[in-house]
Amino acid sequence: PGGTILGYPRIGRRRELKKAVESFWAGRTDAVDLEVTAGTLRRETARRLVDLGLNPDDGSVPGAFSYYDQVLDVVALLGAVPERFRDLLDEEDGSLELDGYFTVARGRGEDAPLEMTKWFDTNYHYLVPEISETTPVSFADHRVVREYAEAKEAGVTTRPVLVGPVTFLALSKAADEAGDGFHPLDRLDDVVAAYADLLRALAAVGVPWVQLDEPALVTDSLDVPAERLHDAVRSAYRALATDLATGTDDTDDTDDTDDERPAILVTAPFGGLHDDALALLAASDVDAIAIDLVKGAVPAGPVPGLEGKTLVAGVIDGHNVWRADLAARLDVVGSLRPLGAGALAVGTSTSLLHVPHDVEDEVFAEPSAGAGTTLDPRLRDWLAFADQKVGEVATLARGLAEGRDAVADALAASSAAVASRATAAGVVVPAVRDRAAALTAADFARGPYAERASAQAARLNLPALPTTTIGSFPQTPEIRKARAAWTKGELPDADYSAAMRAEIGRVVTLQEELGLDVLVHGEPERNDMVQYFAEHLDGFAVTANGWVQSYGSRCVRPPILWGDVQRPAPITVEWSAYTASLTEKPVKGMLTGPVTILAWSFVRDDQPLGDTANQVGLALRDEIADLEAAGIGIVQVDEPALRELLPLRRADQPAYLDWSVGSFRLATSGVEPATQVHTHLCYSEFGEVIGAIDGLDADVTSVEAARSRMEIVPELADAGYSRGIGPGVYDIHSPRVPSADEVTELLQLAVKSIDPALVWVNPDCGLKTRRYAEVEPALAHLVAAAREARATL
Ligand code: THG
Ligand code: ZN
Repeated sequence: PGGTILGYPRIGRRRELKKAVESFWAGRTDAVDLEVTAGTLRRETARRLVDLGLNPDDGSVPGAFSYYDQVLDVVALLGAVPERFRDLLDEEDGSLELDGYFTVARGRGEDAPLEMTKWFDTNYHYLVPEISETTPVSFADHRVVREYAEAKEAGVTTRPVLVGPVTFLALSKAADEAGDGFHPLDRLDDVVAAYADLLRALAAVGVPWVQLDEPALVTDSLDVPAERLHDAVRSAYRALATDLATGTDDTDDTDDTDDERPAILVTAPFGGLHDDALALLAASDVDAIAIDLVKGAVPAGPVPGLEGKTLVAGVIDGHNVWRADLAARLDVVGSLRPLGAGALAVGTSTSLLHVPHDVEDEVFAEPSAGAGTTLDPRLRDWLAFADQKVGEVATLARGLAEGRDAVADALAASSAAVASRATAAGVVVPAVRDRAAALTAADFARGPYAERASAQAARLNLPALPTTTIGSFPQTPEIRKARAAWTKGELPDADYSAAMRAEIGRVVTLQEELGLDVLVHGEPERNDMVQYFAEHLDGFAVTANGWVQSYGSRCVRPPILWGDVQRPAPITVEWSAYTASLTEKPVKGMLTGPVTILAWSFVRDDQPLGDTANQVGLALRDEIADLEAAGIGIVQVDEPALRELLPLRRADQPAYLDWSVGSFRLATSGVEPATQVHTHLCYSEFGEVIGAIDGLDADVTSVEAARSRMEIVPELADAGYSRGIGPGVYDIHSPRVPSADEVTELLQLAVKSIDPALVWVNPDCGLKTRRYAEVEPALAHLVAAAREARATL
């Protein structure tokens, strides 16, 4: 194919899939209804991609649908579910019905779902497969074959897209029953045999191309040594590409299908390939290799083996929303010529899963023109969402095939758009630049902790093992309704504000009744912890329809950070000050940290991320100063995404940790010693950032810890952490209400490995996704357990 994309959003332009899936879960519709909606969506997507310029006949159009997650899809393909879900598999063929598929994703009673974790350096979460020596593995599910036939019938020859066998196993974890020393990659041969059966089945229905995604080959921070990964690649693609293509080595014990396969495209999104991995793939018999030329550099050539292969140049960014300078991108494609590939093609760097559908779905109007979410009209020309990126790929493919002159106008228009962004008002704000340039080391440091701790103790007068929450309280339907009406301009500002104040009043009363020591306002006014701040900071834009899948049916609308960041006015001060006026107890102000704001936004690509982080850090520093001036004695700055932005290559990690920790310190170090700074981190897997947690220099750090039974506490203590620590003692990820005894047990585990004088008692994370029916008894048990523990200390 001359031009292709590695994948496309599957949630639907109006989140049709989300709605269909959620109504299936609620029992309002059945599996047939869901399949009909999904089928319509898939056909519409295929046709749309053709309208936007992809070739309908040669496999340029990816078939990259998923009902929930592409890693779970491979679990279903193989029937490789954990023991606790084995009963869901069909007795005949080991396949998983749609209902069972969702059960593995979401759990059932005491059967926990597969764990969720971040997909490389994105805000997308995949489900972690659990594999052991005895996990069933076969070609169990024929959905991929059916979906190919469905598109073919609609006139489009698609290219089935799957997570590759090596990445699938490299991302899996050993199931509970696995023996010591077992690694899921030990099952490589079985998994590859099942993929081989799939490839035969695809060939049998005439599939020309299949895409296998192997992003594991761009990171060196998995728990698998590179050598093992490379051996796996060699072995897997010998079996899939060499053996199937030649048909010699086959011990055909499955059925009588021919030993043919589609042409194989292996992709390596999210970074540059390991040094040897390109050579390895080039030496294999796969037919095409897609490399990421947005995050990765142009490899040095020539590369032996490439001469018979197509090299897909991933020059259009699949993970950000900026329109590309097409002339410059075409130069990058051309710079691949010395590698000696048989053919060059143009592609996206990653799947377009990570960007919204269409810029044209946004409303463009001057900032002051009415309520609702409108985008600055200048952005229309600067942005490329998924559909625009498909157009960019098609233009570049044409330029590659027919020469620059054939697309001269489009190249010139794109270069002009990119150039206009560089000089537009608001992109560079001299006052912001001057302030950042004047920063010195002193702006990143607070005084000694011992001094701060005693000043804070004197001011706050808290008991041992103080209790608090992470910040958000349940978002009730009434709150959502009020916000929706206000956003649409149907509820006056004063009424909205009154509704939020009433909610804050209820939350304060509840916390006082429960006996919590440090109170929060509950964040009823926030739609999302990042979008809310983006809406109140200069330099950010927020979209009306820019939904991106986060996990399963859940979506987020990442803000677009396009210009220098400034805080035009205080953001949270009014809410926190109002809260403090309602109670004698200390009130904690709640902010989102600079790293998380960047991680969950689309960031500008014209300056180092660290510079952008410091601008956000300075805006937050101003907010914290205003909170302090309003008498708020505790401020929490959340950084749940600190781990997520960690570079995939170890060599790049120290520089990242340096600027990310620095921006947090810049935000938080302007306060008096008596003002207590908290932070909150979640998504476990703290290992690689444990030193950075200490580096944040917060007075109190709350962390997710309940599911891992306090594992993090001794790790932090070993890393020398010796300030306040609030390991979560209530797992808010499940509706289960922990008993006071369970909380006590976890608390006891915590105080065993760190000085009890440092320990805080709090849930694992915010409570906004829970219901009051669960939260009230759970917090009551938490307070009871803390009181009991105090008595025995
Ligand atoms: N905000 C943002 N990104 C995130 C989180 C967040 N990434 C990690 C984690 N938290 C993901 N978790 C969720 C949890 C719930 C939802 C989305 C991501 C969610 N979304 C609503 C939905 O899909 O119906 C839409 C929310 C809205 O109306 O804005 O429930 O907290 N940025
Ligand atoms: Zn959290």
